[in-house]
Amino acid sequence: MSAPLLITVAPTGAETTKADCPQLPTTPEELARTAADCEAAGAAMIHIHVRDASHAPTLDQGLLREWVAAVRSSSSLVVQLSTGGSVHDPLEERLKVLDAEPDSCSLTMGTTNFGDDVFLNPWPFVKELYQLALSRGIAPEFELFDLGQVHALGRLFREFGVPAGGKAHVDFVMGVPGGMPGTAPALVAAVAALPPEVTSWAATGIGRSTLSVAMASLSMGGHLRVGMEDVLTISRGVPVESNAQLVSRAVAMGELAQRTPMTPAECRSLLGLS
Ligand code: KMH
Ligand code: ZN
Repeated sequence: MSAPLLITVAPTGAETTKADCPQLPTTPEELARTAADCEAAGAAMIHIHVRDASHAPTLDQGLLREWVAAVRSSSSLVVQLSTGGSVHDPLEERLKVLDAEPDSCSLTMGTTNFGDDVFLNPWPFVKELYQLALSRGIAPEFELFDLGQVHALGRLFREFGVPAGGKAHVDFVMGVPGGMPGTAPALVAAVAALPPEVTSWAATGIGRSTLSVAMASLSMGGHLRVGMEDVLTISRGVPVESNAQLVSRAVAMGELAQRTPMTPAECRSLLGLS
């Protein structure tokens, strides 16, 4: 019997412009279509960054709610809102993302250099966001960009306990300039350092590290995140056509590893959601 494989799609991100990549979903209509296509292809969860009418990243509360509703109207995907936003978003606004009532939220476990920018996640912010997510019944996905953040997760659990239901899901985001490299040895080290409370983990490799990280994750029994937030080429110099194309490739890689795509219902149970 093959083990279930969670495929999360991260279709938009906050870094790529619509002008540079017209196939990037940046409107509620495009997101709704993307969600339906990606669910049909084998995704179970969607990680969302919202854009405004000019296609710029935003944490506007009305738009957050509109984008969540768009996904719910076209799919049964588990809805995860990014609390990372863009490197320019204030911490206060990032906390308010939870008001839009997603199923899950990303929660990055520390500050990371992010190219020439800084992705700010001071410890007081991490603690506040975690407690807020627990109090609202929103499943945090712990995003780990570096080995020190893996250790910080153990510290968070010791201080505040694990989410209700005892489920703790992690996503390693690898290959960001400033974070851990997108390599198999780095993934092996990061998985070995996970606190025992972690019940499931996925990995994604940014840019050219996408395939090596996905293969390393599958070889270790991990799950996958794919999508145009993380990679814009399907092979060297060939642009990605759609997010569903990346999900389909993840399904094919999973098949080789004798893994069956998880359904959204199975994903809900993985995350401890009712
Ligand atoms: N856009 C990055 C600065 C998250 O979604 O939580 C942060 C990010 C992580 O993408
Ligand atoms: Zn993100």
